[in-house]
Amino acid sequence: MLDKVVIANRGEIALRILRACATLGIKTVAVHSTVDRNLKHVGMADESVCIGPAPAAESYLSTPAIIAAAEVTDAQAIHPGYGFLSENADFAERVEQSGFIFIGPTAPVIRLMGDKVEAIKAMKAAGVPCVPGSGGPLGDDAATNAKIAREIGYPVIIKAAGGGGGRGMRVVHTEAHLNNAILTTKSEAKAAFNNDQVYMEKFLENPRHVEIQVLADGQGNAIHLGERDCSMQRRHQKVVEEAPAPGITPQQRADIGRVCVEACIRIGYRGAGTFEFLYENGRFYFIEMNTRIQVEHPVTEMITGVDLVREQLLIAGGEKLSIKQEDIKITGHSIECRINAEDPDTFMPSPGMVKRFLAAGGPGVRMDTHIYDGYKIPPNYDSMIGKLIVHGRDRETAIARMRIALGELVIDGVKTNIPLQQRIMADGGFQAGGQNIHYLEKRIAEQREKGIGRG
Ligand code: MV4
Repeated sequence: MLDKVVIANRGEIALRILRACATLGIKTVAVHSTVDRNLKHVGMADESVCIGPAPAAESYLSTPAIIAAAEVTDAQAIHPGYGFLSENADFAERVEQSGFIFIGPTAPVIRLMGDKVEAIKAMKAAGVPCVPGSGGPLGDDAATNAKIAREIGYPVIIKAAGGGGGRGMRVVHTEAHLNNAILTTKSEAKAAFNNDQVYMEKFLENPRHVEIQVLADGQGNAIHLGERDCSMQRRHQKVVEEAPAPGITPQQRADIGRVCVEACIRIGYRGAGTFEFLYENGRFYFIEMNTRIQVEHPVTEMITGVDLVREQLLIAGGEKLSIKQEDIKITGHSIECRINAEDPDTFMPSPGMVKRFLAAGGPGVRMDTHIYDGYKIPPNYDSMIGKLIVHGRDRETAIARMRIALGELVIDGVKTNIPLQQRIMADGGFQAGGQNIHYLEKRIAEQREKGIGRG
């Protein structure tokens, strides 16, 4: 069992990790930037260390500062949360080389999943269904690439091996545009990721984003905890997530889940992880694996009763998975609305002082947030200030609870996307369920046109 953990993150996830440590009697070290000295979890942690100025590059992304904090506090392990250094294989490697436990997979596995070409190869070899594609990096011969595209069938998508999460991609509809798209994506990828490798996939036009949560102990045991639907997104930022995914049958869940579990064991996966799939016409297509705890992990916790961060800590402490696949029962439905300090219409960030915060409550309502009355949201980091999560016996109950909770939630002093979330919960298409990844952006565009018409 771990005795002391450095929480190498900020905001709601730092607080979430602190709470999980507390339930296990693990001491905590908060590391924070100068502007973050008043974060809620900093005051609650057993110890805190200021690791640098506001810019993340000089604090939350500083490997030496974080490792030094672990050394001076005599901590045993480092939890990276999400974002920042959470999927940085070099960081994980340096943490372990310095004698600390990285709470996550081993550095080689993070590195493998960070290279999307290699990740897809590994998953394909493990029997995970992938999007029809080049099956490897594209070479420089235009005729060969054109042949690959013709075999896949247009439209195709060119993706950077070093990309992911929506960065470094280009859709190609006809052969006339193929070579240029490859060259442009390559040069952009070189500049952005210092890796000009690109690959090709069939472009799926109207998929849903459905992802599978897994836990593995790195000792031969792995389980899946069902899926989440994260199709409600804008510009690759998820806005609403839910579990289970509407319309996925228990048989489909068991089948794709088993495949993911087998892949975890095959690649020696350790910790919490997520297999990202595109889901179209009843079929799953693997696109990427995330090797961190994700923002939307609570919806899985609500329908399974498993504390995923607690499991991460137990696994990092060397324990074998105590939960068996047959222990995982999905109960009811959960929805998460991300709460951002931003203009609900223009999406411009809105940092500043939270003058008044009144949380929502009641049966099946959970709010993960670090804000409090008088908390000043700095302009330096992500605008997400919390997550409102509900659970109900079915999807209709969950939506009803979310609508009431959003109405009850008060955040004064800064603009928030609560009005946008209210509109989504009231939307007929959302209520029907199972919308694709383009749905929200289409609704927002329509709304904007109406607004201009009125104005
Ligand atoms: C795709 C795709 C369609 N076909 N791949 C965007 C984020 C990155 N994780 C993968 N992405 C996509 N890959 C193929 N072969 C469409 C997207 C995509 C997307 C995926 C998930 C969630 C939102 C998205 C928004 C636009 C495009």
